[in-house]
Amino acid sequence: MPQAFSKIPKISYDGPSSRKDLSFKQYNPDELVEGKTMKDHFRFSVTYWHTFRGQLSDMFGVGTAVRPWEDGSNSVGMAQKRARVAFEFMEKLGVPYYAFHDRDVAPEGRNLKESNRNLDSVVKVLKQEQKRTGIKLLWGTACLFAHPRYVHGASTSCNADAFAYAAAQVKKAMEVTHELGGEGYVFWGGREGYSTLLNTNLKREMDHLAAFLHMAVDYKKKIGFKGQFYIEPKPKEPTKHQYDSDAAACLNFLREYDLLKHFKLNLETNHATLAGHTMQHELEVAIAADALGSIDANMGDILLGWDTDQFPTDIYLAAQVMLSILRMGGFTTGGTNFDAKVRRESFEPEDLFHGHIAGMDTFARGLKIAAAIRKDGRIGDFLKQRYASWDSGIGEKIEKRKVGFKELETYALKLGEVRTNKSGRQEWLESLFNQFV
Ligand code: XLS
Ligand code: NI
Ligand code: NI
Repeated sequence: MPQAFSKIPKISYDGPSSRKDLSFKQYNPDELVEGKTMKDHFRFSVTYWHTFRGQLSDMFGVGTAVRPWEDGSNSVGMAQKRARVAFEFMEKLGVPYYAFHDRDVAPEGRNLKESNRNLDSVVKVLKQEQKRTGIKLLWGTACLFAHPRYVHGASTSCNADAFAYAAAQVKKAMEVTHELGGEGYVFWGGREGYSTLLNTNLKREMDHLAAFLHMAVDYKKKIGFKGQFYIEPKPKEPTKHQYDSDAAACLNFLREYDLLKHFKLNLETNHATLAGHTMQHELEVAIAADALGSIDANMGDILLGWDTDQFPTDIYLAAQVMLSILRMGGFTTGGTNFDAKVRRESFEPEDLFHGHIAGMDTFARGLKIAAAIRKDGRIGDFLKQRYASWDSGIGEKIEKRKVGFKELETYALKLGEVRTNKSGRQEWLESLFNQFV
């Protein structure tokens, strides 16, 4: 048993007035909100790639992370030890889930066979640790963007060999996700996009992406994996244009290629903002299509135009997110996955705890605010009232498709003018929202 965090106590709920740094002020796992525990509302998850593989490097400098348990090697032995450290961390933090890419947990070998063997050696440890702690896998995925073989993309590469290699890699990643009892599997676009249309056959690449996903659906059935498949939209970075650019683009793609019944969306806050949307917009678009599965909780910086993947600390934003999620009825297979990394300046192991505590407390506040807004009912009532003209009369007839343009012309001629518009009351609503924050 490694003791990488011997100086850190088990993080527990200490209440809003506590002055103890390493404790939750808001997140109280067993507290009931709308009849469900906070633990079950969020299904918090730690991402392996940021928390255990992130070196805190940037374009201008090497990594600053101090991780005393690392021996500097990329060996299988180190990967196994790191896996135990990861579970020690998650146990102390008290999160029920984690998520990984195949290559986060085990090193790439000299060939696929060796890579698969490496993965098996680490999966053995992950399985033991899951059993020991009760912590579960929210979702698994494959890294199809780091290795030079994927320079032109994976399933959308101009090179069919890259497609084949990626398929083999996803096959294995699905198998280990299944073996670990993973509740889902994520497809994030990686390098599935383009840098210039001068060298890109867009239609052919999209067809290949769809073929790839159909093969994944077939294989899922074949191995009896019951977890949920997700697509994670992102508009750019690393490519100039990613095919899965936002929720609407993903839904359209899934519908066009007859994949919608097999996939839900995993929405990430910072990806929404990169796409020029709010997270709430993305959530509502997905919910409208009954396709919201899970979220990657983080946030960006309004002054920076890239995926900064910061821990979510914006209470207002968390309240908006939780309002949508409560209205949807909560997560089933999905959860709140912290696809977030501490800043380069926050290089000590303790900062990993502070980042997650900040995120969990922020979401807990957001949940309580959203529940209070729903209990108060005024915003909900306003919304209902705003659409009252559709509940009876001509509105009801339109919704039920009982009338067409001809009947509506007759109606409009009789109407004379539209005189029943009421104020949208945006400022009043925003002020009302603030009363709960
Ligand atoms: C990158 C994505 C990635 C996915 C998993 O921007 O957020 O981390 O969540 O492949
Ligand atoms: Ni993500
Ligand atoms: Ni991201």
